[in-house]
Formats: sequence, C-alpha cells, structure tokens
Amino acid sequence: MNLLLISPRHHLDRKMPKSFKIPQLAINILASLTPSDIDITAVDEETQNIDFSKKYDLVGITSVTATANRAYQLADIYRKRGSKVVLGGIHPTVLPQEAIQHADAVVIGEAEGCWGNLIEDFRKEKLQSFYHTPEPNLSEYPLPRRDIHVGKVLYKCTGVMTTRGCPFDCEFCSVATFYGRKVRHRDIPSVVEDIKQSGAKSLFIMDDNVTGHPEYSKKLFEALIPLNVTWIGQSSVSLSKDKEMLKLCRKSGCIALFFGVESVSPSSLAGMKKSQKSIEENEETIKIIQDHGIGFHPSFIFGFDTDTKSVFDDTLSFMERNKIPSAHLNILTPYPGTRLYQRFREQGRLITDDWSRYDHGTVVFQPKNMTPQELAEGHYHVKKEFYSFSSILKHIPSLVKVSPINLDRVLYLFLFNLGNRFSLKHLDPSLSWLKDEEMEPAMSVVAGG
Ligand code: B12
Ligand code: SF4
Repeated sequence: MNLLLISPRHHLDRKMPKSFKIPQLAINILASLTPSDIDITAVDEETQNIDFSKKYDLVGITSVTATANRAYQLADIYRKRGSKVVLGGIHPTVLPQEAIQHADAVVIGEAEGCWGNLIEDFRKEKLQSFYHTPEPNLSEYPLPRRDIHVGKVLYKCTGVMTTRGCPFDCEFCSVATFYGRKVRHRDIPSVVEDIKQSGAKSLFIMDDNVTGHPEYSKKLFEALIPLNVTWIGQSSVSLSKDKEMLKLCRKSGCIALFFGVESVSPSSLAGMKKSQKSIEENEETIKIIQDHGIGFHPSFIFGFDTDTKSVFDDTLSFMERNKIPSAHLNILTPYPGTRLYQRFREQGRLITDDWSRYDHGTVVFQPKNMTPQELAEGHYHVKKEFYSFSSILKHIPSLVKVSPINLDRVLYLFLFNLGNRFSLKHLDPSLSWLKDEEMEPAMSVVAGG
C-alpha cells in the first residue's frame, strides 16, 4: 500500500521563495503514526512539484483556510484517479461538512488517536466519513518522523511543538476552538529526544505561547540548554515580568520571540484579553526583553472596529520610536470557526467566500471606520514604508544591537525583512480581485460556511 501526504500551495500562480522554510510538522506527525509497511511519499507544494504520473492508494492533505481551495482541487483530482482522499487540518476541522464534499474522510482535530484507526478502516474498505479524537494525550504517541524531507531550502528551521490548547478565547483566533481550552504539554524528555533525533540546530518552537506556563516553560528551557540549539518562538509580553524565566529562555538558545502586540491603538488593546493593557507598557517591555538578549518581533493586526485611519502612521511611528527591526503586519481576518467570523457574518460584513483570500494580507470584510480599500491601502502603506530598502538598511543596526550579537538571529530576521519586501509585489491594495458584482451591495455579500 502507498500513501501520499501533501501540504498544498497557497497561490497557484507563484511559489514561495526557496530561501526560508519551516516544514509542516503535521506531515512528520502523520508519517510517524503510519504503520511501517506503508510506503510514504510527502510533498510540500511550496517547494516541490507533485508528480501526477504516480498512483496512490491513499492521499492525505493538510489545509489551513488559505490553502483550502487548492486542497479541494487536489482532492478532486486524486479521487477521480481512484485514490481515497483524507482531508485534515484547521480548515477541514472547522468546516467538516464542506470538506467532505471533496474527500472520502475528514479528520476533525488532531491526528493522534485516530489516524491509526483510519488506516485500519481503509485496509478493510470500511472508511468512515469523519474521525475525531478530542484532546489526545500527546505523550502517548511516537516522535514525529524527521526523515521525511520536503524540498531543499537555504535556511531551514525545524518546527517543534511542546504544548497544545489555549485557556483564552480571543475573538479572532481559531486555536481554542481547534485544540480546546485545556492546556496539554508533551513530556519534556520526549521533546528533548525529538530535537536530538531531528539533528536540527535551528528550531521554531511553534507553541502559541512558549512562556505561558512558567513551571513547564522553565523546566523546558533548562532541558534545552545542553542541546546547544538556537530557537525562535511565540510569547506573551508578561515574560518581561519574570526575570528568572527571561534569563533561562536566553540561556536555552532563544534568539527572538514573536509577540502578539496586535495594536498600538489604546481602545483596540483595551478590548482584548491581553496581559499588556497600554502601549507604554509595551515600550517598556521591548527594552527589557532586548536587554536580555532576545530579539523583540511584534505582530500587528489592522482593521479592528476601534481602528481609524490614524492607526497606520501611529504603528509606523511606534516601530520607529522603538527601533523595531522586523514585524508581522497583518490585516484582521475572520477565519471560519472564530467568534469574529460569526459576528461579521451576522452583521453582513463578509465580502467574499473565496478562502484563498483569507490569508492575513487581504481585506475580506467591511471595516467599521474605513472602507475595505482604505484598510488595504493603509496596510500596504505600512508594509511598503517599513520594508522599503532604505528602512531595511536602517533596521540593520537594531538587528545587531541585541547583545550578545547572534548571527542566526541577524540572518533570520534579515531574510524575514527581504521576504516581506518581495511579498509586496503580490499585495493588491486596489481590491481589483473582488468582482464588481461583489463590490456593489456595500460589501455585504456573506460567505457561506
Ligand atoms: C507555526 C505556525 C505557522 C508558521 C509555520 C507553519 C508551518 N510551516 O508549519 C508560519 C509562521 C510559517 C505560519 C504561516 C501561516 N499561518 Co500559521 N500557525 C502556526 C501555528 C502557531 C502552529 C501550526 C503548527 O504547525 N502546529 C503543529 C501541527 C502539528 O498542527 P496542525 O498543523 O494543526 O496538525 C495537526 C492537526 O491539524 C491534524 N492534521 C493536520 N493536517 C492533517 C492532514 C491529515 C490528512 C490528517 C489526517 C490530519 C491532519 O493532525 C496534526 C497533528 O495532530 C498555528 C496555531 C496553532 N496553534 O495551530 C498557526 C495557524 C495555523 N496559522 C494560521 C495562518 C492564518 C497562517 C497563514 C495563512 C498566515 C500567512 N498569511 O502567512 C500562513 C499559512 C501557511 C501554510 N501554508 O500553512 C492560522 C490558521 C487559521 C485558519 N483557519 O486558516 C493559525 C491557526 C493561527 C491562528 N491564530 O488562527 N504559521
Ligand atoms: S490569540 Fe493567543 S491567547 Fe488568544 S486564543 Fe489565540 S492562542 Fe490563545
């Protein structure tokens, strides 16, 4: 029996630059859960082409919302060729009835706990439509198979996940719906073994908040120290209040952390369940974290109901004032399965049901205090200014400012700057993609879902 695992492309008309890649961990996990007598081929379409001349008994496709159209297209192709197709990942999980139109089975939620049963059912020709094992115990399953390679890239960063679930329920986020609100950790010895077996020296710890559970996080960081790795991850700003954790985090090889600052607007910040409540607090935090040798990489979202057009220049000033050398600059996106999606849908504010546009870089809803075009243009303006070649040159001193200087951090964040610079050519602030008839009813077309 043979199995094809695919991580689909987002845009059919272009490929990601091959400079930087974080392989999809879901593919490594699925491979590890697959019985050893099955022949596995894995393809990450961002870096590799699918060889359509080969036939497969079973095809597993992973999908987020932005890649759902391509996932469905591939699923349709393989089903026509006689393969059985299974869809999984966050989008099929939140919209299983949509996904099953294109698949023989849909895995809702995590693969651990049900992929083995699914394979058995497949062999007996008794595949069911839906499989779901809520909140599996992460320490009961084999380590991800790291020998599954998905294309050559210049700078590979290996993904590791130690914790799933989030106790919060932010309106725009899918994580709590997907992984549940109970926090589940992997055993630290198995995380260490995983990293050792992977042979990786540059890691992305993909947890939503790697410092969210101080007792576990400190033990994890202590265990990482002897491995001599460098890593990046995501954290909340409350890290700045725990000096012991900050020191351990740096000692364990952390070179930079992504922080969901989300907004420089006091009213937008006040509406979120965030640990930081004022922008002044954020400015103080940046200094403390950088002073401990960890790069501060903020993530901003534009388009909250409290945002006005001044948010764009205010964000640029904030980044300049704080000498920020790299940042995620995103448009608010109502992903299906979130409370935000539900609210915008009820308010008739969704303007397209083309999932490939649900990517953080495209306006897919009617904002409150500006037009969709103004939001798209404001976002483009911030990205263009922040990632212009002259700004990138200005970012270099800040990239090397964090002491001790770390070449991995400089290279990673410099590539991130260049990647964002080049991604500008794919942004379309004119919203010309939106068909005229969809624009007409004051952007009130509601997506089905
Ligand atoms: C790390 C991360 C990234 C990294 C790395 C992604 C990568 N290459 O792996 C980067 C920064 C590059 C990134 C990019 C993007 N991301 Co991201 N990312 C994450 C994060 C934090 C972890 C993802 C992860 O790898 N988890 C670990 C793996 C093992 O989990 P998993 O993929 O869900 O797989 C499990 C199950 O879903 C299931 N499963 C998955 N696929 C399949 C397939 C089959 C056949 C089966 C049976 C089961 C199955 O089994 C797996 C094991 O249990 C999540 C948030 C989260 N906590 O999930 C957001 C998240 C997935 N990202 C999100 C988004 C929007 C994006 C982008 C579109 C943003 C952008 N504009 O660039 C891109 C899309 C890239 C892509 N093609 O996937 C959203 C998705 C929301 C949605 N509904 O689509 C999330 C949920 C964040 C959020 N707050 O909402 N992301
Ligand atoms: S944004 Fe962060 S804190 Fe909020 S629900 Fe998502 S993962 Fe949890």
